Formats: sequence, C-alpha cells, structure tokens
Amino acid sequence: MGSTVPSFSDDPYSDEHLTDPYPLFDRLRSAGPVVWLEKYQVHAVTRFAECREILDDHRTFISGAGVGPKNLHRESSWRPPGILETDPPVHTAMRTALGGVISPRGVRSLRAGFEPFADELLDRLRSTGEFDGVTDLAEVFPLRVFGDAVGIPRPGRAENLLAHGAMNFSQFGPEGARNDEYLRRGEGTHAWVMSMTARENLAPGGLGEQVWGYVDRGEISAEQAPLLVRAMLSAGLDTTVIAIGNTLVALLNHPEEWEKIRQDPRLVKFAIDEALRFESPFQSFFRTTSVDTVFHGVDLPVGTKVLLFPGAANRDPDRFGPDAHLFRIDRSAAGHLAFGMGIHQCVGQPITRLEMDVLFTGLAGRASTLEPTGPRIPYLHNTLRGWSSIPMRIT
Ligand code: OVM
Repeated sequence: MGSTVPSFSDDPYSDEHLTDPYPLFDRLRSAGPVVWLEKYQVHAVTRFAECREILDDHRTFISGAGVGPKNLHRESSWRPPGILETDPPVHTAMRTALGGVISPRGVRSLRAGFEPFADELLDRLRSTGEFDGVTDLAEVFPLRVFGDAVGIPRPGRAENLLAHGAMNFSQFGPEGARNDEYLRRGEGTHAWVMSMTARENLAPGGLGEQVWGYVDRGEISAEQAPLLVRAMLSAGLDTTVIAIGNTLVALLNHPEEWEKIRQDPRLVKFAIDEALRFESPFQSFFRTTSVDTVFHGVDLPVGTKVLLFPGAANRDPDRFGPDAHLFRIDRSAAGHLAFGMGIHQCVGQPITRLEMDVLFTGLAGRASTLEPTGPRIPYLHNTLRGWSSIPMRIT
C-alpha cells in the first residue's frame, strides 16, 4: 500500500525561493518528516532529526549513486565520480588518506602562512574605504592561502577555481536553465583542475603532494590520488568564499553581535559556527536508497532519490529552539549540518575554520565598525547560498 505524504507544488529552486528560502522551508518542515515535491517528483526531508538520521545511515542511504538528482549507477556525468560519490569500503581508504592530509594537527601548521596575508589584505582594505566584501575580500583570501596550501601555481586560480566550484555544486541540484548557465561558465575548468592534480604540478610539501604520498605507501591507488586533490580544489573554495561572505553579512546586519566579538575575539569561533548554521553555504543534496526501505512510514523502494535540505534543518526550532531564525553568537550552534554529518562529513572543515578564524580575528583586531555602503547582490545558485556583491567599509 502506498503511503500518503504531504505534497507541494512549490519549486525550492525558483528565483523567489532561492532569494528567501526560509518561508518555504518552514512550511515543508511543519508539514511532516518527509514531503513530496511535485515538480521534481522527489521526496524531501527538511527537519533536523530526519536529515541526521539519513546521514547517519550511509548503508541504506548511499552516496555511490551520486548526491545530485541523477542516478550515477544508471546515467553518466560530465565528471568522473570521486570520494563524494563513493561508498565503503572504497570510500574508507580514500577518506583515511584525505583525512590524514587534512588532520587538525597538520592544518594547525598552516596558520603561520595564512596570517601575514590576512594582515596585508585587511590593512589594505581598511585604508581603501569602500570595497566589495565578496570580490575584494571573500574571494581573494582563500584563492591565495588555500591555493598555496594545496600547492598549485598562482596563475589561473581565480579564472578556473571559482567557475569550477560553481559548476561542481550546480550538479547537486536540478537540471535546467540555471544549471546550464553554471555549466557554460565552467567550460574547460574541469580539465584545468585535473591538470593541477598531477604530481609534477603540485608544490613539494603541500596538501596536494601529501595525497600522492599515500600512493607511494600503497594506501590508495594512482587513480584515486587525482580525485582526492580534485576534491580539495572543487569542494574547498567556493564554499569558503560563500561562508566568509555570509558571515560578513550576518555581522553587518547585527552590529551588536560584531561589538561582542570586537570586545572578545575568542568569540570568533562561535560566530563562525553560528553563521554556518544561520546561512548554510551548501543548502541541499541527495542520497539514494540501497534497499527497499520504509522511512517514517514512507515507502522508499531501492534506487529512490531523497532530497535533503541541511539549510532548512539548520533553522529547525525543534533542534535550535524557537529563536532558530535569529543570528545569535551566544547560542550553541554546534552539531549543525552545514558540513553534513556521518562518514561523508566535510573532511576539509578544519581548513575552512582556520581560514575564517584568521580572517575574522584579524578583522576584530583592526575594525571598530563594519558598515554597508550600498545594495547587496544575492548569488542565485541551485545548491549554494551566498552573495555576489557586498559593498561595505570598515573603520
Ligand atoms: C570532488 C568532490 C569531493 C567532495 C565534495 C565535492 C561537495 C566534490 O570529487 O570533486 O563537492
């Protein structure tokens, strides 16, 4: 017998909902643990508890058939599958290698390389007056410090990595005009990124070259190494750029929270997590059932795609309280789903956290106020939520 599930004709990927997703997210979350999206003929999960339940059950809800709407067991993609689209046991070896390269300990040593550039950049922006928080700050910082940490040459980074990241994350949302546009803008960038993953193009001692060390030690294959370096370059850049922009906007909109950070820069860490919860850079992705299963009374035959909205789960009042819709750096935002959860949880998060910590601690040390100087332009993308332009000034 088929189960009845609350059904919605709304399109979460329309301009209107991408501009302000929260009213629809609230309706979907209130309707039930699972809802049906008519336009995409897919089950969706927007509550925190059920998103977590799915992410924790990687045997039933697999990634190997892709984390976009396409079933990669049946259809091909422009991009060979990587660690993201792999299940255990193959995933385990790849994850061990990447997690070894990006260990919290290994990443700590990167701080000394990140700080001088943050100081230089923030001093320059303070004396500039008005600047764009996205193109002059949020993009510039990771392109330099993360690119150097991975160990790729500086020329070509800006032109290739941002467009490539946007194209990469677009495939985790539906096909259509918006996806076509990001594919068009990203043309040629996947080949550039793959060329950067070759051992001879990676600086000695960098994170990329360290991945190849795992091949020498027989822990991963020579075919897997480029895919792991690609994962760093494709997943680590746009998301960090967007997270920095979203944090800037949250602080511009909440001067009282910024003032607390200025008084006590140790609060930067909490502000970062709260900003990631409040406006999650990666808003949605899919899992696929590996067996016939029943989830909260809903029949999900083998091979069924399920759409998860961590961006909605992170605003769930049942998890974060009745003020979940407020940006409050004194709340406990820990446990949010902005980096996912379970075996595929973002392996690069120590680097993003380090980049953001260095940048916002540097800002807290030299800016007394953050002021908007013009209208902001939202970044409309199927799975990423952020800003294209943030005119601002620091004093
Ligand atoms: C990739 C890759 C790996 C992990 C995550 C991701 C979220 C992409 O293989 O390029 O995007």
